[in-house]
Amino acid sequence: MGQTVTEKILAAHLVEGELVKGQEIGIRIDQTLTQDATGTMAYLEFEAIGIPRVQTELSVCYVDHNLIQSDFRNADDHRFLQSVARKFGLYFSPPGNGISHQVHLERFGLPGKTLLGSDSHTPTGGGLGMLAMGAGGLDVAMAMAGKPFYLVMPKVYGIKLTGKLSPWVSARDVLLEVLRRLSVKGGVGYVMEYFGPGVAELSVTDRASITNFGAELGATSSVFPSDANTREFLASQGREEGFVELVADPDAEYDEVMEIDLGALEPLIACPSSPDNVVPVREVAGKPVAQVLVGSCSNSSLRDLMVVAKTLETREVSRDLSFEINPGSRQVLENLTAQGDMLTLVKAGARVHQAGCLGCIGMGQAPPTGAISLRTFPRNFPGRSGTKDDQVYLCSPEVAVAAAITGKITDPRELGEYPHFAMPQKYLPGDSRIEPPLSAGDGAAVEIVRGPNIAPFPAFKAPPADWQGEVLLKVEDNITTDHIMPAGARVLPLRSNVPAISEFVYEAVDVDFVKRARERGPGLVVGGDNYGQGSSREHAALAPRYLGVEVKLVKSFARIHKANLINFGIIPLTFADPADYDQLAQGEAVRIPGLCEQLAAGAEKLTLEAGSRQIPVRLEVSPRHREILLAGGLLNWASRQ
Ligand code: MIC
Ligand code: SF4
Repeated sequence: MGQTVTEKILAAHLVEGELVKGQEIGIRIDQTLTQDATGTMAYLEFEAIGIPRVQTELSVCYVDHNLIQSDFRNADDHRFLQSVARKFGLYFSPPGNGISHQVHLERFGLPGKTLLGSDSHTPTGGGLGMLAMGAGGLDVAMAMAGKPFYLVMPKVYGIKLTGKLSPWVSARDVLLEVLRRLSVKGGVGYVMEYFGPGVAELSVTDRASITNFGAELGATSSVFPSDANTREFLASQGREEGFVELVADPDAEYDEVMEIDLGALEPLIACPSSPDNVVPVREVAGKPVAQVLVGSCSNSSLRDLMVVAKTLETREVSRDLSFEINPGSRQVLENLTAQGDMLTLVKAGARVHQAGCLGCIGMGQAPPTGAISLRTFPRNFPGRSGTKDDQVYLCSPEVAVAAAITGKITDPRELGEYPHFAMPQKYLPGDSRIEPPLSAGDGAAVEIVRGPNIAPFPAFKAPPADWQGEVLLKVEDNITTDHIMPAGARVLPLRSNVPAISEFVYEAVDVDFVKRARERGPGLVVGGDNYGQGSSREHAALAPRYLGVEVKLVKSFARIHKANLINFGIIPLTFADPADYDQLAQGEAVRIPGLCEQLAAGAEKLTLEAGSRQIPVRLEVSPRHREILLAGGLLNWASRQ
């Protein structure tokens, strides 16, 4: 039987297990990336593993999230990361150089390679035909140490593209359509693989917008084939030598297939406050808009900002809103400037910011109270913008610029003729600030610079033979990592300081949680479906664990969060019968007799006792995971290997 692109890349990197769907496999990782918000912890973990130099083909340390320096903390973190990159043999992309995913696509990604990144939008690299996955920092640290990355062999969801996008409809609308059809949990367990004649109609940066935003489906990754457009993109980046063709065999079989006629798509928009709350723009047209932000790893490539600039050439931005541009990379900035498009943006009234995540992760750019903010970003979880009752809509650059002009949500097709333009044959590389790795000798001599905000990594104990605790919190479906461990300007600077950051755990859900966990822990958190969706931040496992959360019992988990729980020794249980969710109340005492014995024996069915009730629960983890849980976490386990 023929193979999909996904299977070809997995087969070429397989080091443990067999390519059998649903089983755990170990694969070799060629490239890694980290960003500062998850990177500080990942490098503290890498140090704890004790390997003097990264073992991958290429690893890059980016600084893109915490760019606001309102005190010493972020600046200290940036210097720590630069010194770490120098010491351990990584490339370093400094603050202002751009968002990890955009820069990686431009300067480092290669078809056929595997990329593991400590950020959930790492699948952006799938636009180049690489298998690019998000993971917790500790998994990335292990990959940097040359260890395999373990994952459940994914199923492959084939998305057949036909036709050609109409004017004013763009790549972003493709994934909004997939989200509309499948929801934020529709991709769990799958790699979304694109094929069909419509693929040739999309450039690499369009494809990358799609694979990036595919993270919102809960998918393991998303991937496009590597074809003539891939070669053209690599050539425009001066990197054509890295091109290899990679397409699915004609008789490849997908586990599921859906078809999208690109020509039938219209401009779409995700309404507050979930990326899958998608409707056609015309259904919400006319609502007044207070803020329009174009940027983020999803939609701030040169094409995205050029379409905005070209549309504004003969138009002005409404005075009733704030219109802001967050370029994806220094490369994008340099090319926009050289082409004269920057002048158009500035003259039209845009507020142009440095390249980075900024408002997407609540580092500035909070919208006004109760007002509508239109963003080309991938996420609109409640409160993520920094404003409590925010009204964030997600849309394409075309829809964003239309609103910027009219001051209200507008179907961009009403603007008239589409600004057709050609992309440069050769980009200005914009990479002069990226530091290449030092030699092993020079690296060994580097001293790591540690500011006072870098706290030591906490140690965790192995679980007791018979576990008992209290239900410390009960939450609903679709809890995001933003609910568990918020981001934003107050909290992000504490990412390298577990005791300090743990003060914010579940703040958005229950302000008394931290106090209660301290007084009454150890304990358990009960949750609904798709628990832990969203980001890869391991702090959403690490900080609750630090507060005494030792077990989580939910209807279903999001992939990266479940892996992070195991890495920090939290037992990830699911209800055997989801209806039993209703049986447990916050504050109840619960027990799991014989926990360790059952962990060691490979038991999948366990019993949780609450008073006289016996609740059947499931523990679906690999034998390796069981050893990790018995050791109290991955670092404990690895130190015994
Ligand atoms: C996000 O978009 O939520 C983030 C911030 O990029 C996270 C990583 C983090 O929390 O540092 C992600 O998507 O993994
Ligand atoms: Fe940065 Fe936003 Fe992308 Fe996360 S989703 S990497 S915060 S731009």
